[in-house]
Amino acid sequence: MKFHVLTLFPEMMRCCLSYGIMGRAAEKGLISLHAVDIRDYTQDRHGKVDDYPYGGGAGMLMQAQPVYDAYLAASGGRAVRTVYLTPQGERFTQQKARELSGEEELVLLCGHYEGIDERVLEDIVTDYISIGDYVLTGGELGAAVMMDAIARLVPGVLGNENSAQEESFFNDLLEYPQYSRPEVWRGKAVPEVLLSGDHNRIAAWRLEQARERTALRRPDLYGVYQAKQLAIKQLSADKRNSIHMMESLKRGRGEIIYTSLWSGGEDIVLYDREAGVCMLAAENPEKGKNMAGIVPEAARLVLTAQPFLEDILTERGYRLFLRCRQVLYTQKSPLPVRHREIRRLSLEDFEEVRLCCAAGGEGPGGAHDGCGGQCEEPGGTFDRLGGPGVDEAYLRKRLQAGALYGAFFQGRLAGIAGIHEEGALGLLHVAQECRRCGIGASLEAYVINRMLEKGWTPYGHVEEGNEASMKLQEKLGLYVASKTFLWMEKKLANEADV
Ligand code: 9D3
Repeated sequence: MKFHVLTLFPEMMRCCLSYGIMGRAAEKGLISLHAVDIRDYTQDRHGKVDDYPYGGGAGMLMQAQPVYDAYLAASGGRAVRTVYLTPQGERFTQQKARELSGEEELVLLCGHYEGIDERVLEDIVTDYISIGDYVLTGGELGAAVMMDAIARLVPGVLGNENSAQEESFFNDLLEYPQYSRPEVWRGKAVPEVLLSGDHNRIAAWRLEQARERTALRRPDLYGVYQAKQLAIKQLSADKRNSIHMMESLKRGRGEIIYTSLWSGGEDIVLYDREAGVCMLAAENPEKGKNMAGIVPEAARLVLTAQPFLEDILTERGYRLFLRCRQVLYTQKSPLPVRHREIRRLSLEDFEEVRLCCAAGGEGPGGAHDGCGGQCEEPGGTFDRLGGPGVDEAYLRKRLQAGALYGAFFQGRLAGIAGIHEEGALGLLHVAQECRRCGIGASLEAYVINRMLEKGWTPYGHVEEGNEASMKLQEKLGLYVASKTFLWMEKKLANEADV
């Protein structure tokens, strides 16, 4: 991860990467800092970078020109994610840190004075971020906070044990109290249970402590935790038809933005903000009507197994693109993988992925989802890989996230499979000339095994009527859920109603 920090005080930034975990990560070359002095880029001969605001008002504004030129120097013309640190931004959270840790480089723009000329912000900023509701004197400490939180999520910066913990169940709660030697200090003994050696009792005690502490100190977090627990309990009653929501919650992605569970209802609206996917579970059509109104403006995809929501969501500007069945693998044991040459793909493999998807097909795509290499459909573009959301940018993102795997045959990429952003297994495609030899089955089994390693329950969606894929799912031992699932995508604002 390379951080480019645009600031008037570059010296202020250097301390951040010099100590402890950050220092070691920088030495290892896992992270690096490029502090750019905005003042170096002013065209004013006295080195001025600020001026009075048009329309009057207190204070000075940073001018557009030096900020823009500093940005060009830092980004080098690449399309780099650019964060403006500002009190007017969205709140920086662990979720945002996780999202940004997937980038290869980031530009962090630190404001000073009363702000920056809006015109340059419009042209370069992709994310507006505040680190909290208090007033600082500038963005530098915000940039430092962001770099620290993001860097520790970069693979290799922390040990493995720590990174696994990232998605644990305790995530929604504050940590439990901890004790070290001596056993008695100033007359205070370590809680007896911790010396018992009984790991179940210790785990139960710690959970209880974490709960109590959260309820007391962070009632806001505790509400989120309770809603999640309640939802998981409800969804467990029909696991096969709810695994998409359960997994989203368990993997720490989905947020419950509405539920009637508190009052005895069964409605749950879950939103995966990063993926822009909204999942709805509704009790009946009456309630469904209200629930559809809760779907966030920014949700590009909606997933539901409630057929009555189709019309309601269509009215709200969504279009059905896939009717499918949900399949899930409930065993804990890994599946045998016949094909030997399968590995995780990276961004460097993009061109080959494109070639593989085009092979034998027409045009640049030629991909086909879920066929397991057992059908002859030529396909058209990448979006056959799993819906309208699947394009070049999406595939790049999945590659970068390490969520795409490839099977090789005689040194060439023969097929791919992966994990969608919201958590489903998919993106399965086998090059035309490599079909009918079980590569699809091996790829799917391989991805299932990787998901099991993370403690996930693998699940996916198979288009209704795709018998070949359904056969493959049965062969691999996946269960088929009873309900029909609807995937809907948001229509563009300028699209006419059809
Ligand atoms: C008079 C209006 N002020 C807004 C509350 C102007 C103003 C105050 C402080 C403009 C900039 C700043 C400096 N703060 C940051 O640059 C900043 C910040 C913050 O103040 N709080 C939380 N997060 C951040 S990130 C950048």
